[in-house]
Amino acid sequence: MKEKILIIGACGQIGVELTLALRKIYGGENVIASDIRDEHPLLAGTGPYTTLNANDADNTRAIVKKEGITQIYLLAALLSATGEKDPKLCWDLNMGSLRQVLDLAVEMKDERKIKIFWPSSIAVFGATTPRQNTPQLTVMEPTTMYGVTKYAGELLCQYYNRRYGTDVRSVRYPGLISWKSVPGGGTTDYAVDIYIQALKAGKYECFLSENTYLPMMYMDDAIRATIELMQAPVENLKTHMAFNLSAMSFSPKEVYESIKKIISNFEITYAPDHRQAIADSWPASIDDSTARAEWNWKPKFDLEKMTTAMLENLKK
Ligand code: AKB
Repeated sequence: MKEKILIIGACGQIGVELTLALRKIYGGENVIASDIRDEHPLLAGTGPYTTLNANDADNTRAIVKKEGITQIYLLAALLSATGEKDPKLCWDLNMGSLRQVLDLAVEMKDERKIKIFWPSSIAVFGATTPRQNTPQLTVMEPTTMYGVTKYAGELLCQYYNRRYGTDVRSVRYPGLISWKSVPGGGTTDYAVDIYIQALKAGKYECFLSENTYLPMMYMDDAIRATIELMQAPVENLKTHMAFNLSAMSFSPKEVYESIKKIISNFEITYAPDHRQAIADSWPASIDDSTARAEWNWKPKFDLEKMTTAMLENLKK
C-alpha cells in the first residue's frame, strides 16, 4: 500500500531530520510536514508544508481525510524544563494532541488503518527507578509534568492498542544530540550547546554538574530507530508501552574531554541550575534489550564517533 505520512511538530529537533529522512524513503510529496511555527528553512522545497496547531482536532482530521494519511508522527510537545515553567500547558499540549490523534485513528478505523508514532522519553522514570541499566519494566514515578505526560501517554497508547487495536508505536528517547536542528527546553540540551559553544566561543558554562551521567543518543541513530520501529512487522511487537532505547551514557566532563581531544584550548565551567534536580531523577543508563529482541535495534554511534561527526558538521 502506498504510504502517505503526516508529521505534526515537523520543525522541532526530531521533526526536521525525521521529515527529511522519511521524504527520502517515501518521496517528498508523500510526507506532509506541519507545525504551529513557520516552516524550518531546511524543509523548504523538499515537500508539502502546512501550518497546524497540534491541538486542533478539526484541522488535523481534515488533512488526514483529504490527503489519505496512513501514518501520523506526532512530535509536538513541551519538554522537561519548559514543562516545569507551564505545567498546565505541558499537560494540555502533550496529552490533548495524543488523545486527539488516537481518537482519529479509531474514528477512521473502518475506512483506513492509520499507524501512529508518538515519542516517549527517559523522563517517565523517577528517583525511585533503578538508575543503572534501567529495565524496560520497572518502577515509574516521574517528577516533572513532562514525565507525567509521557507516562500517562504510554498507558493511553497501550489502552488504545488493547481496546481498539490501534497500531501506535513509541520509544523512550534518551537525550538527543543533533546539528541540523537544535533542541528547545530540555534538560539534556547541554549536550548540543556544548558542541556549538566549543566552536563559537571556545568555552562553555554547563548547567549540569560535571559527573551527571545521562543516557544519550546521536540523532542519526534516533531517526533510524524511529523508522525501523515503524517498519517492523506488527506481529513481532509484543510490547505496547514505549521501548527503552539506548546508545551511550556520558557526563558533561566526559563530553568535554572528547571535544578537547579535537579543540585543545576548549574550556568548561559548571553552574548547575534547576535542571540539575531533573537530571538527578533520571536514569544514568538504560537496558534496551527488549527493543533489540523485538525489532533488532542496535545503535551505531558512541561518544567519540558522535563528537567527530558533530564538530565536522557544525563547522560546515
Ligand atoms: C529533555 O531533556 O526534556 C528531553 C528528553 C530526555 O526527553 N531531551
